[in-house]
Amino acid sequence: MSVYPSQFNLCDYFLGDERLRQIGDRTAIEYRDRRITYNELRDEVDHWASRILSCGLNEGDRVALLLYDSPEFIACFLAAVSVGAVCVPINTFLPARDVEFILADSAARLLVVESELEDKVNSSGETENRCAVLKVDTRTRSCSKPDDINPRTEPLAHAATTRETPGFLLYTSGSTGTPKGVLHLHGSIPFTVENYAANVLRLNSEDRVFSASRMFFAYGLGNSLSFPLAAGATVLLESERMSAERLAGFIEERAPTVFFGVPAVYLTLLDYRLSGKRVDLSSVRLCISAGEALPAKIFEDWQQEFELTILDGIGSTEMLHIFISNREGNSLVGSSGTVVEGYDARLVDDAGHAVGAKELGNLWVRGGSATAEYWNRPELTEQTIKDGWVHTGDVYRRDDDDFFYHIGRSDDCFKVRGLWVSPIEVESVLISHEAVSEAAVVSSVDDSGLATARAYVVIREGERGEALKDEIRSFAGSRLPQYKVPSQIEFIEEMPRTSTGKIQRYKLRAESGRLLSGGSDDQ
Ligand code: 3UK
Repeated sequence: MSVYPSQFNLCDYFLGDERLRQIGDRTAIEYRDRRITYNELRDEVDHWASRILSCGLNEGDRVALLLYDSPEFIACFLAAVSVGAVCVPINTFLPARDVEFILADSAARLLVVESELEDKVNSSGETENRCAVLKVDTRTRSCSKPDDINPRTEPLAHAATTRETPGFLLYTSGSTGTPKGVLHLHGSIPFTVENYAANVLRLNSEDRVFSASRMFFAYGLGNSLSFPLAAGATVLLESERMSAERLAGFIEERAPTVFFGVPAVYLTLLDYRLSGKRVDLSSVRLCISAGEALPAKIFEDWQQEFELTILDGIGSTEMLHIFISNREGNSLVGSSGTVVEGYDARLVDDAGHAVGAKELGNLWVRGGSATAEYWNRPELTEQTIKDGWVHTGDVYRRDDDDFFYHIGRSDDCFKVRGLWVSPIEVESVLISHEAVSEAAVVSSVDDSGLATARAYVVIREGERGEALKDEIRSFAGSRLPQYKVPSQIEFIEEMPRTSTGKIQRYKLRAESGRLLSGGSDDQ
């Protein structure tokens, strides 16, 4: 065995000379009216690599991306890792405040930004002092000249990276509210490819892949970058947000064979179809859902309408992609499925002891795609990863056949449309309304079985009618993204609190009828 870890670079993994000899002429990306072959993509990556280097970057420096899903996103991501930099894709839906936080926290030295999103970083004027900026014209997709702040005299030809070299940093708001950076090494991606994409999805070079989730999200990054490129397949990209109508049109026109979405996307397409509109999924062989639990009703209606099974699976930013999943020909409605080969999962009680079948436990997971650390957060890393086991914060139950069932988050945060909602943040907005004295937000489900935010509100004085609910909703809507605005508001006389003054959210959750039978409510 060699003492030196062998060289490995993520960019070569996808686009190395040897691979290009085999798949160079195949189409890697379809975008608008462009078809980009693997050979052409490699040229694009090389262009971006020299742009990055001419901005004076060194190995390990962070390159932030604030880009829509596009060939430039993929080329820039691979260019950054090819020169040994750490790529930091940023959620394009975040407000300027959060974007600034991520740029500062990651200490990015270069930002590649969509011209349409430029105002998210120029607000304070600070960003440009700290880091160089390259602009991609949203319409033409051409790139501005680098504003050489400190050009390297000797460019890094090829960084000597290994599977253990830091490759990218994904920010997730998770349970704490403030975004935290989840660091991944070059070797994380091949691990998800070899264990999930190859074994569970059986992707091959004939596949045409489309993901409704974006590449700044770990789910979308795997779906649209890692999996299709590793398989020599074709990824279909779209920058714009799509309505059900456009999505249906896109699918019919582009004919994907594999489709990835979050549950809300499946619901949108179902509703569209059930309203009598045309949705042609005849090209699709496989549908995948993740981000939050797929409601049984959506799974069943989808099967009924399209004769297609949706494979639900749980993944996380910390584990990079899906580690428990259903399989083709072996899926159970309401379940996240069984552990993906290459990963280990345990259900434990609060003392860390394994729980038996059918009992609720905290989900711990282990595998070669686990995060190396939270960026600059050693205590959080220590709390979350113990002996290689990543504590997911999810509560699960397992049946006798080792199928896992999601019960909820052990903390109070939850997801709506696949995006995190922190109750504390929403509550702080609600109580800034003049009529509201106290507020508590819990997750609930709407009529279609999808997660939604529900607020319990104590009113100062005045008419507790529908008009006030509407007013509070529009007040919250002007201060929060729509998915965080409680669609359900309940007025209550008094807030249930513990002796130490903490809101007893579990009582409210029980009241909203969400606690599953068998769940314990005396936490
Ligand atoms: C929840 C699910 C029930 C669960 C993700 C696929 O969602 C992803 O990553 P995040 O870091 O959130 C992780 C948390 O989301 N969750 C995700 N999938 C499911 N709950 N059923 C599911 N199928 O609480 C988990 O801890 O945003 C999903 C691939 C990569 C990802 N990063």
